[in-house]
Order: sequence, then structure tokens, then C-alpha cells
Amino acid sequence: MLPSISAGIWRGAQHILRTRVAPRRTGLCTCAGIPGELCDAGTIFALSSGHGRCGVAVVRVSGPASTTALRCMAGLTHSLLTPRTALLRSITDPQSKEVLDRGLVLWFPGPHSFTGEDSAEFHIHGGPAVITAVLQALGSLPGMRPAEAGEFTRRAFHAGKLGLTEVEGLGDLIHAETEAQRRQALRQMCGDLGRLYQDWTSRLKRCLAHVEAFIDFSEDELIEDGVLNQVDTSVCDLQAEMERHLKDERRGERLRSGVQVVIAGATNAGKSSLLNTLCQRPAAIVSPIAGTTRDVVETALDIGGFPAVLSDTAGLRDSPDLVEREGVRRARERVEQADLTLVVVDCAQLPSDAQQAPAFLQGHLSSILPTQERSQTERCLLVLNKTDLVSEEWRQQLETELRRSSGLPPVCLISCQTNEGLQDFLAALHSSIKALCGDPLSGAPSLTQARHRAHLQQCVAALSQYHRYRDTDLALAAEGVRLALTSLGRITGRVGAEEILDIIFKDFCIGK
Ligand SMILES: Nc1nc2c(ncn2[C@@H]2O[C@H](COP(=O)(O)OP(=O)(O)OP(=O)(O)O)[C@@H](O)[C@H]2O)c(=O)[nH]1
Ligand SMILES: [Mg+2]
Repeated sequence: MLPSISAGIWRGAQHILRTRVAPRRTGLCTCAGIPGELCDAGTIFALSSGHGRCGVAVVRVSGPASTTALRCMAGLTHSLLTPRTALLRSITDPQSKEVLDRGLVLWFPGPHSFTGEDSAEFHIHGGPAVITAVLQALGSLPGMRPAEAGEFTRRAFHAGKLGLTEVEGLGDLIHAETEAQRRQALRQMCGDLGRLYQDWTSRLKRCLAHVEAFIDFSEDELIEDGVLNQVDTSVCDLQAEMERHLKDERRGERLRSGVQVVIAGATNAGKSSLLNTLCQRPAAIVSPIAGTTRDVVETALDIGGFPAVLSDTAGLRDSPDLVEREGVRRARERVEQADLTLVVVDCAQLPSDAQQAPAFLQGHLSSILPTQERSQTERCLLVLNKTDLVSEEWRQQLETELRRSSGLPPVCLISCQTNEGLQDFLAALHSSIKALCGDPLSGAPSLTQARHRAHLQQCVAALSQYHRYRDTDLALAAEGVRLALTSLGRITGRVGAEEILDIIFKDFCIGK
């Protein structure tokens, strides 16, 4: 039996909980990365506003023939071209002169355009026939070809309009499904992260210049005393800042890809009922038979603006059944990997003497959570389900005992049957997830990708080389700073960008 959900609860919880329509990275379209050799000159065009019937569609053009397109299809001769001004024009087929639509056209002369090239936009009606006709007309013009996925942004990158971290921020913004993801992506796209890495790059360059000057000129006594001491201090400061940035508990990466929330507990505790209650649909089978769930059932949720991937798992027990044993193995594996574990317990199974409940719950948690997590109470919420089955008097005793005890993670008492306690549980879930993701708008910008982390770790390691050789071999010490600069350059795209561009643009859409 599925629990019936009272409309009142959901109206109240609306600001906290929304089912996310699609898992991450299934945004507007799926596109292959664009091979480097296709990123040539020439004029590209694409539908930028996404597929499907819509009121207005935007077709973008970028490259030297943009003005040809405006002249041949919108009758905008040179004297009529006004930068960044929308003009209502008839849009015609350049060969047959037939009017295809009436819409707005805009001209963005380079270098002050998104791509840095001459660009144009046709804002046309969004019916499939109009879009096809306009795209075909553009394709019939000399020097024009359809754009590849991410090619407009790739051109912007090559024109120096965006750094690599900004490009990644833009990609994340297109895929952002929750408020917090949008905020983090926008901040990155606007260059906050890029500026931080740029600042470190400039400081490292100064260090390198000073060390090299010392190597070249110290014997001629042309270098002031203490130059190397200044470099020592700068390198130490930089290392400390980078290490702080790396020690962010993966908040930014977690926010980007969704917090992994795993529902775990004994059989029949009501784990699947909780999943269904949270996602407001019968995603998992609920039954009174112990051991109903075997496979992991996943669903993506927006919890108060933060992305979460909720996983229901098999009830944890020893079983002779081979299939169930595999389910339990998978459940334990998920708990190991979880950012947050919701340990669900059936209230009615707690000791009848409420005084013994805290110790019982401690023991129960130890059998579920991995050793290193047991002390980290912020990585777990204890959900005591089925409050409708216990007496009010016992429940009050339990709450008193829980308040008295220490060392337990936050406890929520709920009933998936009556929805009692659900509001408080949602508030607790929201604050746990928020703590795991951090506030994307406050403090230093977050590290958002494993790629950044790997290069930064290499950067910090290279700076240790400076300290290692500082007193014995200055050339090797300088090499350490140079390697650190190379690692930073890989993040911002100053070094070896081509090899990572294809990977980054695989998530981009055609038309962006
Ligand atoms: N009275 C009451 N029954 C509940 C509540 N929540 C779940 N149940 C019932 O408890 C039984 C087990 O619920 P499930 O959600 O399937 O439990 P589970 O933890 O997923 O069980 P497994 O998949 O077997 O591990 C079902 O009959 C549910 O209807 C509740 O809050 N109150
Ligand atoms: Mg289940």
C-alpha cells in the first residue's frame, strides 16, 4: 500500500522539494565533442534555442559571411547594418526570394561579439518548417556550414573571450537543474574561479622570474639580498592557499553532480516508502514482505535548490537467497560511497524500554555505516519511521532519551503512512545537503571538477620540489615552480588546451 500524501504537506514543502525532471547531463541535446580539425575558419550556423515547437527560435551565425547572410536573407545592405539592434525584417530564401518568415535580425560585429567574429542572429517563429527552411537557406549560401556541438563557444575560447574555466562554467549553466547549481555555474562562467587561478599564476610567474634572476645575476651582485627569502614566503603562501582550496570536502563537485543520498536500513523499515514519499511517485515497490527491494532504485530530486540523487537499497540482513545477498552487497557498497546516509529504523522494533533505545540505535548504526563515517554524524540522518504504530507516551519517553544521549546523528521521527514529521525531516535533509554543498555565492569560488583537483594537486606537489631543492640546486627548484605553472595553465587552458577541449565540449549543445 502506498502512503497517501496530504496536499497540505506538499504545499508546505513545495519550496524545499521538487522532483527533478532529468538526471544531470541530459540537457537540451546530446552531442558528440567537436574534433579539433573541424574548428576551422568559415561561417557556421545553428539553431541555438533548442529543439521542439516553440514561439520563437533563435538561429545564430558566426564568421566572415555573417553579413552576407544578413544581406541575402534580410535585405540588410551595408548602410542598414546597425550593431546590436533588433530589426523586424522579412526573411527570404536567397535563391528563390520566397519569404520564409518575418522576424527579428541582429548584427554583432566582431570583435565585440560572443565569438569575437562577425555574428548574426535570426529570431524566427519556432515551427519546425520555418526553422528547417531558414537553416536550409543559410546552408545554400557560399562559405556557410552547420556548426558542431560547442563550436560557437570554442571560437569564443580561441578568440580569448572566455577562459577554460569560464567555458566549463557556461557548460554547467546550460545543464544546471537546480538554483544552487545555477548560482555556482554562473559564478564560474563570470570568471570568479578563473580569476583566482589567474592570480596564482601571476604570483608564481613573479616567483619564477625572481629565482631565475637570482640564478643568472646573483654572482654579479646585481640582485638585492633577500630575494629568495621573498620567493620562499610567496611559495609557502601559495601552497597554503591551494591546499585550503583543495580541502573543500568536494563541495563544489558535489553541487555540480548531485549529492548522493542513500536510504539504508533493515528490511521492512520503510525505506522504499520513504523514497516514494520523497519523489511523490511509486518509484520503488513497497510490500509487507521483508526483502522486497533488491536492486538499487535511483531518483533525482531538487531539495530546496540543491541537487540530490536518492538511492533506495535492499534491506540489510543475512539471507540464504543468492539474489538478495547480491542486493545487500550493492546496498553496502552504496552506503560506502554515499555523501549522506538516511538510516531508516522501524520505531515499533525499538526496545520497549525507551531508555535502551539510544544504545540500541548506536549499535544499529555501527552495523550499517562504514567505520570512518561513524564519527561523522553530519554524514548521516537517523529516520525513525512508523511513528503511527507507537503510543504517544512511549514516543515522548523516546524523545526525552534521545535528547539526553550524545553521539547520535540528527534524529527525525516520521510516519510514511500519515506523513507526520515529514516537514521537520525535509528541513533536516535540506540543511544536511546544504552543508554538504556549501553556499555557492559566499566565500572563495569552489573547485567544481575532478580535472581542476588533479591539476591543482600536481601544482602543490611541484611547489614542494621548490622547497626540496631550494638550498642545494636552484635550477631544479626553479623547475618545480615552472611545473607548478604548467599545471595551473592546464586548468585555465593556457597549456595543452586542445587535448581537453574535445572532452569539455562533448557536453555542449549545437548552437552554443
Ligand atoms: N504503519 C506504517 N507502515 C508503514 C510505514 N512505512 C512503511 N510501512 C509499511 O511497512 C512495510 C514495508 O515497507 P517498505 O517501504 O517496503 O520497507 P523497505 O524498508 O523498503 O523493505 P525492504 O525493501 O524489504 O527492505 C509496507 O507494508 C509498508 O506499507 C509507516 O510509516 N507506518
Ligand atoms: Mg524496499
